[in-house]
Amino acid sequence: MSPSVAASAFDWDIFCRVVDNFGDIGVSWRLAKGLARDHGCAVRLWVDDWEAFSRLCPAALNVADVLHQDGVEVRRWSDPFPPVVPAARVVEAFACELPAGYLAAMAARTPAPLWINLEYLSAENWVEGCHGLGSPHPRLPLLKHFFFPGFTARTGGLLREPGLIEQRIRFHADTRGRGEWWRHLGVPEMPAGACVVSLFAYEQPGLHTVLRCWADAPQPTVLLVPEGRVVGDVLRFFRSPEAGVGACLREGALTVVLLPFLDTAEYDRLLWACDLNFVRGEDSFVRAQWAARPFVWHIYAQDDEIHHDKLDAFLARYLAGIDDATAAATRDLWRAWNGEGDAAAAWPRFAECLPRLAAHTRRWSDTLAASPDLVSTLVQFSELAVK
Ligand code: TRH
Repeated sequence: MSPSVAASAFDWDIFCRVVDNFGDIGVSWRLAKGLARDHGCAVRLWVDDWEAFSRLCPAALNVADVLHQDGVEVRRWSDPFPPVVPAARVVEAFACELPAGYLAAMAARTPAPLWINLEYLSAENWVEGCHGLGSPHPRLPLLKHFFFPGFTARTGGLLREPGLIEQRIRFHADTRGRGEWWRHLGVPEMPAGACVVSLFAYEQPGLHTVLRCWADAPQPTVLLVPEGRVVGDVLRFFRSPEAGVGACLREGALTVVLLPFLDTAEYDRLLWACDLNFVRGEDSFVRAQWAARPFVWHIYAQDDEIHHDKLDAFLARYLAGIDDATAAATRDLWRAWNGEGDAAAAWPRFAECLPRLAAHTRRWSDTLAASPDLVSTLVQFSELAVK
């Protein structure tokens, strides 16, 4: 029997090409696990960068090409692509372009698989108008649907595992457990009254100024930095190029602890435990919102500076309903962190507003958490589309 007419053992095939960093695979892996675990689907995830995947899923280090983990079959996306039977539903993450042979096999099936392009997250208004639209393939009898994550009911929503918010609430309530967790992470006793901050960012020219503000401030700051691209900027500030994971660096009121790259559950806990989180890209940006603590987003820079519109669109939604001074201080710090403005001038005003921003962010997170999550929305979309 030819592979194109046999039935697939999989409900979903998800394709992920890692453009850079961890967001592409971070989102795809979460989606795959969510479909398998929470919706009982048979899921196969194809990823071209096994090393990037291994950072998020260390079990992949022990196998070459195929991993069965968390109910998902993960396969290395190699070239040439093997002749496999397409699943009934196919997700192309972030317009990664399916292999030509796989596309032809999709076109040969009756009915053709449901083909979905999972788009990048944006808070811009146009997203609502494009979510769910279809576009016919120029040659093959296939229709590609555009599925947009987002912040409103007319989008696909955000990735959020069932029970995540309850886990966070339990973590916040367990003061003793949290103390033990800090010790297990290798974080020394916090100075009384310290503002605890996590830092995950791209290379960051504004970092030096912010570190200086923290070092010179009357209140102590403890900064926790998992391994990543921003660490070089931190080490330059301390003139300690040799410092590595586990190092604890001090200057004035500032203590910096260099952490390893955490597993995804530990990274969530870090976000939950901090008073303020600096996050980046897409997936950590969403996780910070589930942490319900104030955060600063280092947005992924795009050609022609279009990311500034994306940043402003999110700020407009996030800051709606907050007082003008807090909104202005937050906007100024976020813009400075993204290369537009003076972080040294913005930080003190932002710090002053933190208690108000904390209460607001809690409400923002609660409101988002009341909406359906992205995996449920995608399943519902697929059920309606194949009827
Ligand atoms: O790594 P990112 O910058 O990823 C992406 C990609 O660059 C992609 O090409 C781009 O289009 C997209 O951003 C917008 O940031 P992101 O999305 O936050 O992904 C980081 C992942 O790493 C996220 O799943 C959280 C995880 N993480 C850990 O698991 N442990 C850690 O210690 C840290 C710091 C992060």
